[in-house]
Amino acid sequence: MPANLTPQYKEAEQRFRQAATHVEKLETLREMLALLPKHKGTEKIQADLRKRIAKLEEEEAAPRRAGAQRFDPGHVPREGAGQWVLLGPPNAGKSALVRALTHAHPEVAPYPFTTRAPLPGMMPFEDVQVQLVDTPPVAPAHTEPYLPNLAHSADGILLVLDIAADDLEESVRGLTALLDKARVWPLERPLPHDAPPFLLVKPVFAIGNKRDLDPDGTFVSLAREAVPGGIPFHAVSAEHGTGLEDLRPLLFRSLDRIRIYAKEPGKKPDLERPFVLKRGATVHALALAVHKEVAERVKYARIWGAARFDGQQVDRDHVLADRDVVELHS
Ligand SMILES: Nc1nc2c(ncn2[C@@H]2O[C@H](COP(=O)(O)OP(=O)(O)O)[C@@H](O)[C@H]2O)c(=O)[nH]1
Ligand SMILES: [Mg+2]
Repeated sequence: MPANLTPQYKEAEQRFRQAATHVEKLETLREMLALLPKHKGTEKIQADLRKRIAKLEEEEAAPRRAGAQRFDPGHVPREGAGQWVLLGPPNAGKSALVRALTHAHPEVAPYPFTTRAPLPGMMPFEDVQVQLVDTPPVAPAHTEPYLPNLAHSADGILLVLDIAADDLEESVRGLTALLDKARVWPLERPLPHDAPPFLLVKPVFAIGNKRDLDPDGTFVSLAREAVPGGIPFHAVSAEHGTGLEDLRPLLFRSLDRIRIYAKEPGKKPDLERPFVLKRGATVHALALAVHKEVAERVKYARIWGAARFDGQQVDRDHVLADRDVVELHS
């Protein structure tokens, strides 16, 4: 029995052949199925289309379940109070550090290239969460081409080094070259007046890992000297947990964010889930974070906080402080 395919169907099929992306393919296949005359002569084509659609739908759903990035490994959606990207040579202990500080479980192994895609984890700190992103190594032999993008969009960068490694200086050179490529300028390095344009200034720290292998501190001082100026150095042991308790507050505070507890008039504030805003945020910025409509209506606020007397009335341009409790009024 002939299939009697319509010109519209043939046109959709033509677009399917030219479809470049997963989404386009899925869309054109669905269109073809809708346009296909449904009779005995097209049964085989119907079954084939349904099978292809199911397969593409499955592929689309699978990586999302695993939390992986399907199209662009150079972009990890920011979550929580801010995002730190860990960069370092193979075996420095990047994965061990993410494991020790977050609930994520990247594979830790004594051989290189265990981590291929960026893997985010959330580090709890007081009443907020900070995102840490584990990455594949920066190595002379191979560096994933998406790493500069990842560094470019992060809020802060941790350069993870094995203080006991022979090639520490070479690793530092590789990492500084990557920062240059990403146009990242360490926050604590003075910016020259003739600095190249479009630099992104953000906190960059060096983490000297495996401090447990260095009882007399020799490796730590050598590593500290190898790190260029403007990049503060912190010695830790991811496996023994030493130095990590100082690292947690540092990672939150360096993001320069404030926590605000919103409160409805006559009700208790929600002290469990603060809004995290950039330092310098106003009452209006808080209202925007609550809801667009709230922001349109807000006229003033009452504030309970260290810097204010309780319930003090302020206008919508008032700059908030960390841990303020704020009641919005329209
Ligand atoms: N002694 C010691 N070994 C560590 C420490 N952190 C990681 N390692 C070991 O170093 C190797 C590489 O660690 P891993 O986290 O996979 O490194 P990555 O390649 O940078 O992700 C593993 O064998 C870890 O057990 C540490 O603080 N002290
Ligand atoms: Mg790793």
